[in-house]
Amino acid sequence: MTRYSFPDGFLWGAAASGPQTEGTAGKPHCSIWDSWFSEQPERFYQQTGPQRVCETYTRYQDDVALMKQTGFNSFRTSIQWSRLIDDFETGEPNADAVRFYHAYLDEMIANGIEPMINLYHFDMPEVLQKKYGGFESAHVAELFSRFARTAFTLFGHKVKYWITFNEPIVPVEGGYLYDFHYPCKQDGKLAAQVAFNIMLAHAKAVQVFRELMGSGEIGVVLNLTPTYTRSDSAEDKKAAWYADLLFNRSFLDPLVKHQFPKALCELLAFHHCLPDTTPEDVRLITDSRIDFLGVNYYVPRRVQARESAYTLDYFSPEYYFENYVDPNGRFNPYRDNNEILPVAVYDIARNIRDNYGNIKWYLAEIGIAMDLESEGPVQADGVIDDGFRIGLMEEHLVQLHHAIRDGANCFGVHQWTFIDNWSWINAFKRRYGFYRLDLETGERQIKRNALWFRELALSNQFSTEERPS
Ligand code: IFM
Repeated sequence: MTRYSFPDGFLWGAAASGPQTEGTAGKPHCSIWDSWFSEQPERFYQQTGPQRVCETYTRYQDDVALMKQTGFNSFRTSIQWSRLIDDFETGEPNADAVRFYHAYLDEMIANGIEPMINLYHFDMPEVLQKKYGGFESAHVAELFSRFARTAFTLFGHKVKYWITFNEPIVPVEGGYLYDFHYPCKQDGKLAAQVAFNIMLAHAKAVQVFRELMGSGEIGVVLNLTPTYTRSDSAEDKKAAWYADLLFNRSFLDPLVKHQFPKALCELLAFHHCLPDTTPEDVRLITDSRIDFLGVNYYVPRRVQARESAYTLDYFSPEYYFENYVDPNGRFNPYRDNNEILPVAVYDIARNIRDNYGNIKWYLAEIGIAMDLESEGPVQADGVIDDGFRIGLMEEHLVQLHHAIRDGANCFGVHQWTFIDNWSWINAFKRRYGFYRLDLETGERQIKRNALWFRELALSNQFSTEERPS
């Protein structure tokens, strides 16, 4: 057996989000998820919507006790824009929401859990989407910064780590390219506009943070997906280069390296998809500085050069590549046969170290999806046996350990997720939690992974059989 120890003060915990856990009780406004579900429930797995989910709004005290029991020293969730704010134009807060978020944060702090608070987890207020087109409009970027100002003013003395956006490319992909988020449009130019305005909203929020806060740190969480090729041919390598440019560097370069990739601007111009911008807004984004980066990793991306004609009548990244399935790959039989590639964690860390100034970062989401059947029933000792998940977590953490040994500036790991939560149009199809959520009773049932994680988090190390570097 080999022991893998992590640096002192390493953050261990889980990530979740407001819209996926809180439920809609007490909310003054709908988000696009609340309204889309009432308009088209058939788009959601088993027609399950966001109304009840984990009921964190009322169960947060018991849940924080479970976090402590699981060894967490930190936890990420998000403040919902559509809960905290009464008046979106002024940023005036809602009194009940202020009470709730204070109580939730106080509970975490009293239990030794560092809250990491995100401000946007795909949850555009419905009225801003319908009135302005959400982040299609630069005005909404300005309104986001008013919401951020309210959040920093109210909770800044309790929260050390702030995050502007989780996976900012996902609302672009889901809402404007691939039809899995509202408003379900498919339009390359709008996609680029929304991506730009999200970066503008991020930069404006960072600017407010610097103006208001004498301490604390602010960052962004990006889902970074390393791209691997079918072969070493020049064509396949070029396809991978485009995928990396469009899916990773599109946000990573402006937000961490302070520059929009020239090749991306040229590509968008070629497809008549350049967003409308002003030189001041471009400068605000590239001048903006984050203190840390969060990285979400689940699966690798594999591509090959296109072999078939591109047939879409709007621009989408697949113009430059086709997805490729490695015939020798390992796959998760419990999640749509997604590829499992732990070494990708090492490759992400190396990329940040070598190409992004080795900025301080943490693994903000890593998780293994399983369905209820594959996790199995509650065992005689009262625990659900998700051993498959534990084995894979170990493999990924060994890779992270190798990366830290080789100089990665990583300060923590959050597993997705704490309690099985509602996952957008997939609802509860895939389970990720340390605790199973019984959808009938709301009961939280412990899985073996929670016991394994408690040992890891409390000792800051784990032992497993030797794995190759
Ligand atoms: O549920 C999501 C989360 O909101 C963002 N990252 C991926 C998770 C699992 O699909």
